[in-house]
Amino acid sequence: MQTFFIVAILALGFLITFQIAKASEYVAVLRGLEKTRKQTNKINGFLLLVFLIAGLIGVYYCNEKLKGKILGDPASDHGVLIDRMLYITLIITFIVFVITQVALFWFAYKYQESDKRKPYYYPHNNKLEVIWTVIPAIALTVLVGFGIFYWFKITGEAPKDAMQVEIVGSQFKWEYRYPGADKVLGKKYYREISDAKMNPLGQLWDDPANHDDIYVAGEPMHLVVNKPVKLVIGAKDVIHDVGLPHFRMKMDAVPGTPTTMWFTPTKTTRQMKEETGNPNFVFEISCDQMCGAGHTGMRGEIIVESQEEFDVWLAGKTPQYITANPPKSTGVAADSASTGSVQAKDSRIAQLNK
Ligand SMILES: [Cu+2]
Repeated sequence: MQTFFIVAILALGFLITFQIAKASEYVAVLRGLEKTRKQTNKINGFLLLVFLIAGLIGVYYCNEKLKGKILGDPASDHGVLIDRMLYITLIITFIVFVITQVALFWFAYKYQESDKRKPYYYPHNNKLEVIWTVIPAIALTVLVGFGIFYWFKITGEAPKDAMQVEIVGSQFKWEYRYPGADKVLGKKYYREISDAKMNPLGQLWDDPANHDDIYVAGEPMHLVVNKPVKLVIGAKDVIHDVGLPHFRMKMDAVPGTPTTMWFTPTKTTRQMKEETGNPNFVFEISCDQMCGAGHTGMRGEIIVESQEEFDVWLAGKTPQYITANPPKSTGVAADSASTGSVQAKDSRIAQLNK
């Protein structure tokens, strides 16, 4: 029924428009074409002015209405640079936008056809051409220059004291790996990936660097405030993208080709909860690459906390090596497996590394 009404209304609208067009055609013939054309011209000129004013009011209104909905202050050092660049670009383009739009519509209105003046034929002016080519070229060079400078800073070598975290995307989840005490992520091979063998990332157990690596999934990634972090990014199936809107960072996750990016979180989750007044605030990881039907649900979370809190959290984890290769011998190792204490785990890692 609803569809019928919509079709009927559309048909009616079409009919009315058609009839009006036809009627105005007859009127034009009756009145004389010249006069009608001039009248239409006047109406168009006036409408252009209306469009300019309504458009500028619309721009102001949208800005006022939506400015509270943006993400707020960035929560990383690189985020400050990105935001600065964005605002400089917005200011420059806004000034250019207003000047060109006002000039465009005002000229169309002001210099519409008139019996009082004749058009002046002015085909070319080299000086003008140079001016409106050189000024935008300089402006764009400055903007792009800033962009390249920041890009190299963000994608460049991470500081030596940076912690490393691996993040791996697959349809449709994120998994993480921490390098453990040796601060080295062990080697991987994709054929080793096996949920049945408790090796979800395909770690090579022959590599001792893998023995203390901590695998984390199904819970937020943890990071330390004011400590640089280098993300080593990978994917298991298709291209995903690690999007960190609050830190203003993003990088593709490509199967077979690890990518990296580094930044320093400058605010803890607790601080953000206070600042935003939102007790449920979380730093979000969004997959920013269309990766399949479950793409929109591919969401991860990050908790930024103090070094002490982070250490307590990490100490509660068992290296995946131990989960995948439970000690076979009875005795001390087996006992400690049942108690699950941190020291016991450490001693087992030490044993395994021997
Ligand atoms: Cu994805």
